Amino acid sequence: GQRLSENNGATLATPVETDWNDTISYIIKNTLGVWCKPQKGRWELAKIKATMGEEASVMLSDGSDFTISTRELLPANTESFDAVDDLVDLCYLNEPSTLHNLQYRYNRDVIYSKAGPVLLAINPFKDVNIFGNDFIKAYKEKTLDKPHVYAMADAAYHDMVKGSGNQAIIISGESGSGKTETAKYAMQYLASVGSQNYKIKTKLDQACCILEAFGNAKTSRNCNSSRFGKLIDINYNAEGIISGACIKTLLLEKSRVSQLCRGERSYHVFYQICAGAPPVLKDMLSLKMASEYKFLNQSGCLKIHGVDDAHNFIMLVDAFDTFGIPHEVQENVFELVAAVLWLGNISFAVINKEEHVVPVADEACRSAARLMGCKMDDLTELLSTNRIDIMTTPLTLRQASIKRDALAKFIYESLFNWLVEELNTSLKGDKQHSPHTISIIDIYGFESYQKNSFPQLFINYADERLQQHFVRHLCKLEQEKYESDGIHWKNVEFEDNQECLDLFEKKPMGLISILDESSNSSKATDETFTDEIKQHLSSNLCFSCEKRTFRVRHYAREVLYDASGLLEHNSDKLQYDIIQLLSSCKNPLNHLASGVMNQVQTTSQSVVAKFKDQLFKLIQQLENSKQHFIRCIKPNTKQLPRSYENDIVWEQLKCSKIMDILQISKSRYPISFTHQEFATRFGCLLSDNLISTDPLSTSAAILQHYRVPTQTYRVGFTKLFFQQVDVLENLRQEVLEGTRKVENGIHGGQV
Ligand code: AOV
Ligand code: MG
Repeated sequence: GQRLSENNGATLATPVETDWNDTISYIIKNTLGVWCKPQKGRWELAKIKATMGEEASVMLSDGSDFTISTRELLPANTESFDAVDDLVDLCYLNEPSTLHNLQYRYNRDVIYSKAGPVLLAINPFKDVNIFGNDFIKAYKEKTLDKPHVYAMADAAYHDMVKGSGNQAIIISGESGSGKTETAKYAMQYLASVGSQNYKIKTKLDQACCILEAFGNAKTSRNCNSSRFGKLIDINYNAEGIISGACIKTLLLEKSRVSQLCRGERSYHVFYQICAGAPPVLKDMLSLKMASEYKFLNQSGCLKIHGVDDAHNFIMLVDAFDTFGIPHEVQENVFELVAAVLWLGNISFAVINKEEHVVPVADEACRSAARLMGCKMDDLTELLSTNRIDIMTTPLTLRQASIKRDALAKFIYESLFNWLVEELNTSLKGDKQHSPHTISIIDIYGFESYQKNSFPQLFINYADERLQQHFVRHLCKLEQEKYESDGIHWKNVEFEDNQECLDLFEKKPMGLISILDESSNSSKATDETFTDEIKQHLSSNLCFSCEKRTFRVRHYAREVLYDASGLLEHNSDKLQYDIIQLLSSCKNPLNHLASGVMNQVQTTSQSVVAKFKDQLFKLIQQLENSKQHFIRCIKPNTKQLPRSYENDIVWEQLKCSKIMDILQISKSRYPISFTHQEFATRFGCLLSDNLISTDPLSTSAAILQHYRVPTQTYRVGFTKLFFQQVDVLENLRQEVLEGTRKVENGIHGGQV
């Protein structure tokens, strides 16, 4: 309810492409404000007192004044522009004005703004009172029309209903910027606008709860970081009623199961089950506290401030119940979760001079075998030898530990994939009668740590791909609009990230190909891999290689990757004896998992190559939909409420090309009328004798008569495009109010 943007058509005419000195004179004449940086860092608002050549004497709001080069000043918008809903409407579009506008809104809990076609969402890191049924209703009934994820979801829904085909809501932004939360709100809206059926609505909610328990974890950027990508398709029938949904996922970061960085956590479900399992279940799983498990206690972080793991376990079981997953099956799921934890506690004892090892036959080994449903001897043998056909070779400590971890990771990954399938079976509706789909895409966001390894490489690659899609689309779409109406205009150039994508995708020698090939070669080592990339990629401007590390200049930031271990993570070959053991296990889900796995094993692609294929399929689906873009922004890196750091926001606006998109939206012609609309609306500015029956002639007469500068509009085959029409609108207002007379044949004034 705040009065936020009431500058309806403020009359400050934008000096089009004028000289900076003219702008300064204009600012002084109208006593307008300027932005300056008195010290390095903060932008401050000031008034120009006087200019002396290239210098200006300015006064800050606290009354202090100083002298500064006029080149270091930027024009400020008048207060009437504070908090405009769409940044494109700012008269002056520059760094401080943009940041000021967003901050002004943010301070008033207005977290959404438009940047031309893009919805910006600034993460509040606290509850802002703008969600829920009342707001959904208001957006549905259009009593609220401020920028909001609900408004965007509503637009997608109506586009679909009106017949413009499948829709996609694409949410991007760095890690911790709010993509997953935004996706949930979008889904919430779409579920309630297209359904009186509360069942599907609850199911969609609960699906998120399950996926987050198994696929989200605390990282140092985000306490609830998605470690998998997802695309949720919501299907609608011809009446616009939801008929079903389908979740597609992208590669889960499975290394997290066995390896954690300091201060991070593994997947939520592990802590939830340790904290929240009721005594009977605890007994059944021989469960201990989270602190007793090596997979969990290695990082020195077991709790998340403000998160109640025990309570979330109850919610998880609730969600399983909603999906009608029988209790025995839920038990099977928890058995495997616990089995993974126990596997991590298996230790080894050296048995001979060659340093071969066997698992210690302790509680960990016993529990893991029991929960997986296999004989302890079989597990012991699996973890102490490699068996190929009839050949068995004993393992060293390192080999045995790797094998143990591979088994744990594989069980967890299969469990995750199995769960997604289960959810999909239950969400699947009547496909035949579902001609339309709205997809919501929410993947992992760009991340960079002190040490970056395989997960960061594929996460940042995916982010890079999505970024290109974002930029290309928003530029192309704009161009096509004018082109199809026969208008010639100069393309606004902006940098895209093709060079960086080439680094990854180029054939035959891109990072992905080299990684893929090396992983499939028995001779490759970390060293040969590093040599290869150095040799083949050094000419790429986004790449530089050091000893055991390499740098990639991503669109967001430069990241230093550790080359060691990449091959191992990427090859991900599971030995045949693991598959065999799993297929013989009594836990019914193990069985299922190994079935899925057998198929996986038949393809020779490495992880990253498979990932690239998945990603391309996903982008393809987006290309075939009408797209709606949301960009999430984090206002600080500490995940704190009420903290808006200009530098951090600016970085994100700049690198995601929001500023270019704005510039394009602004320098182009955002306002359009058909010839007829224009003639009808502004015909009142002409005396009758100048009005023709042909709308285009009437329009031309208006433009000529009022000397509208030709660079501010374009005439297309069907439409007239304007940069702005404020002055014509004001004249029209005056004519309608009777304060201006339309004089015959003499123009009313220069525009
Ligand atoms: P992400 O999806 O963009 O990161 P999330 O959606 O998980 O980021 O948001 C991170 C945290 O910010 C959430 O856990 C909330 O605490 C807070 N948050 C985000 N949006 C809102 C909102 N609209 N209202 C209140 N709090 C919010 V990642 O998945 O790490 O890339 O891989
Ligand atoms: Mg997320």
